[in-house]
Amino acid sequence: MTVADSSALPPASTQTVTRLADYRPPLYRLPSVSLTFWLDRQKTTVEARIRLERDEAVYRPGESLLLHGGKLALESLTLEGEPLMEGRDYRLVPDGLELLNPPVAGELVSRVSIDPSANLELEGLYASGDMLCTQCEAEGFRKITYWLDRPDLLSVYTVKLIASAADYPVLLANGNCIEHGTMPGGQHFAVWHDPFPKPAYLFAVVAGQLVKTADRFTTRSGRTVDLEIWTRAADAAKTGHAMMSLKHSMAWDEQVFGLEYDLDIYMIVAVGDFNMGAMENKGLNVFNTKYVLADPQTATDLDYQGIEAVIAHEYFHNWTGNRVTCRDWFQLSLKEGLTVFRDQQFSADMNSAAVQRIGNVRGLRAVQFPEDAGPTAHPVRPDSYVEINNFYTATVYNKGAEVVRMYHTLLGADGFRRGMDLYFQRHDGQAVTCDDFRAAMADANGVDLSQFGRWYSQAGTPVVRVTDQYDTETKTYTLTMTQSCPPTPGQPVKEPFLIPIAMGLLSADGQTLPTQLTGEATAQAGTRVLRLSDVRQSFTFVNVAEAPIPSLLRGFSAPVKLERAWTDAELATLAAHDSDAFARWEAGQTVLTRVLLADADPASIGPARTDLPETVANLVAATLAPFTGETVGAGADPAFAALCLALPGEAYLAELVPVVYPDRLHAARNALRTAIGRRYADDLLKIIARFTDTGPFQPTAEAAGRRALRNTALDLLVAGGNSAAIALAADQAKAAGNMTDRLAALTALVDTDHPERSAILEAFQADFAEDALVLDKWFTVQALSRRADTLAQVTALLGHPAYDAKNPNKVRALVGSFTTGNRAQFHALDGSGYGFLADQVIATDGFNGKLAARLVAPLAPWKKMDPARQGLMRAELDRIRKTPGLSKDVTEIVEKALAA
Ligand code: B3K
Ligand code: ZN
Repeated sequence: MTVADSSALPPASTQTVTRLADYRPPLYRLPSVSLTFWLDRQKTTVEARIRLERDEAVYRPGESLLLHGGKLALESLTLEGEPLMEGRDYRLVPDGLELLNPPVAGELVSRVSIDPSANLELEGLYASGDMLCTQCEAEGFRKITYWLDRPDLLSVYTVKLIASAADYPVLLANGNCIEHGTMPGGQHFAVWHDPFPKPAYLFAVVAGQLVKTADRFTTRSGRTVDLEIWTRAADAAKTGHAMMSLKHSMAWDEQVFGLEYDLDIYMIVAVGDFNMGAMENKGLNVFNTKYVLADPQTATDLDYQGIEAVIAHEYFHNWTGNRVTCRDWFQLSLKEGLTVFRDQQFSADMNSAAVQRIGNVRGLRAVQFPEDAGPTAHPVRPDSYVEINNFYTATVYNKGAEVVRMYHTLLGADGFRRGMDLYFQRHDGQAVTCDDFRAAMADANGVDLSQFGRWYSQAGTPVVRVTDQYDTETKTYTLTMTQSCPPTPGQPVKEPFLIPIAMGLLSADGQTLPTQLTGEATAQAGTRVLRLSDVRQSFTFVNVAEAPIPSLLRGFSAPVKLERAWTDAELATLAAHDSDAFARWEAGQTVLTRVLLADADPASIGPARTDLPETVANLVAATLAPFTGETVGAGADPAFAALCLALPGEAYLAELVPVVYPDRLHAARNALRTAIGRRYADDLLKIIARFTDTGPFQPTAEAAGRRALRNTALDLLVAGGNSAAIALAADQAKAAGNMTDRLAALTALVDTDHPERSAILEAFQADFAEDALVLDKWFTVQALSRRADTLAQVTALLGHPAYDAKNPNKVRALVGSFTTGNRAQFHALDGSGYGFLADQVIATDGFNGKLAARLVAPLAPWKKMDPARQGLMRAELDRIRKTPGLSKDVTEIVEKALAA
């Protein structure tokens, strides 16, 4: 960096940093608390009766006790019944309330008031429509009452809710309802008690005009659990799929992990204003409506799958997160990575395992790989943060799940189960660390997993390069692998990882070859797992009859980038014959990726391609063939075929090039879609005819797979300009009997100049004017349009009466979809996309820093862009950073981005 470049120096941060290395256990235990809420939309009063007990092993003489608190109006404070005096006994500080002479033990009673109606950050107690609800993870409980708000402080809660019976007929909190009744003046009350000690982040209350859909589940030990899904009355008919998913999850966790539910009641409440997907509060999950409500007319197959996965995820948290929780927020992946792994395994068992796995990997590559390569890269267990909410990331969740999956791969299903059993045996009721989890896995299996710990501490996506050699004389075959990991912020040098490489060998004609490593007595059939632990390591196979084709990283056995110079013929063989479905898909993706990257290469850019290279043509023909004959080929899976026809995403492609020209990647991808759509028009039309649903809608994986293939065919045909398909898309967008087909058609149609385009969009809006979740789709579909006027449309839609800038679902649907899903236009060379996003970030940050910090992410990787875009993106980041009063959430991200 030159002196003239000094404006690029990292900005001096004034932010308070929390570090893992500074961990200290809590000074006090708060074993029990009784809370009373006088609920009101504008002024809710909260009284907390807290039992304080000093931990003499931790406490240092003279220390004060900080009780966290934010945006609380303190009305009274007593200790053992004696009023405390400000200045003498306590002090109000920016982070809360400091008790200056905290007692050895005692009862502290505080009364505070809060204004839920003004809480637009949707953390703490807030209003959504006419209901009141809470969100406490990570640090929202401190916005409800003064508290030692940290996950390693477990307490037993008793909660009394008092409210107007007319406005809030339903009053819910964690645990069991032990008392309820009416009070004078139209008030009523309910008392809830949760017998399980829990951290404050799992606390929840909900009050409102809600109706319940009820069901029951009998656990394998014979206990009956009441299941209740609470919604607005108008939504009650859409809870069937969520309820079924819940029951499936409960049965699955018993079967696979031997884990039963522990309370007598399990409640889910659907809320329209929610910062994320859902929240696993003990016995009282709060969900974004998006992950609860579904019926065929309003929800797509993807929505059905999302509901099944999120319901399962939150349910599984009851053991992985609630019964065993995190010692501190650096350990977030202890519960999130593990629970994502569990929900992925569940979805794999409920649906097609291969299709699920491919979907998981696509998601990881599209979101986590870029994060790991960008300025906010962090380890699965970060070692510092300014705002913990910024670490609910794809790295903590999805790479964390890959890390858990690697234990499963290394130890096998039985070994993994032994590790889980030991983990619960050792830690039920405790707040622990990722090291405790790793120790349980290691000890239960008698193995050393110390090197594996690097997956938690080192950021970045490792690269594994593979070369190989076959010796015809000795019939030996040697695979040589080297691993490296690029530098990431604060981590210039990495130590080698323990990488499980699931693999097999194929003959030239696609037969499975047995594998026998040097020193092994016998050969193995099928997939085996190599353990790559050194920087460079060779594996020699003996008795290999012919030069084999290696099939590597089957099932995506590690979150790495694997490179080998496969020939086109080898890829074609793998795509056609590999015994592992993921590896078949991956070989096809490699074929497509090669073509796309060559077409987008700035050095060789020419006119957009019109015909297909033979490698792609062969791949597409082989994928379509089983579906175009007299009958569908035996074993052919439409869902898998749809994934094979989906071209690698632009975000993933961007990860594979040194400098990103988003327009070129987009143009290359479009041209290839168009070419496929033209060349295979007849076959694609046959597929549409074959898979046109006539019977009633079934939300099964099988039926969804047929719809997926049919709609993929439609998309390719429309891309190819096929007029019959465009007419069909218009009809389907108007009148399909289910939302999957209707939305797929609308998505294809909005890219076109079809004369009825606006009329169809308008009719769609009118049909669903009362349905917030469908309107989200309507905003998204327009934000994703490939037409050049999209940003203008999006900007106009910000003023649409159905748009609500305060509602996270709406903001994500319109702004988020444009900036993350419409890469070519977001990265328009005039900088208009960047300016638009910066404006939205600044406006949103004025009331919801959590949402704004999520929105800003697409501006962060400016360094990867071509020089013109770099400057434009940086300028917008700079503009955001200079905004007065910026939240610490956005400041942290923007400062990290600028420091890159
Ligand atoms: N644990 C919550 C996420 C809370 C996010 C706080 N910013 C949902 C989940 O992962 O299950
Ligand atoms: Zn979770």
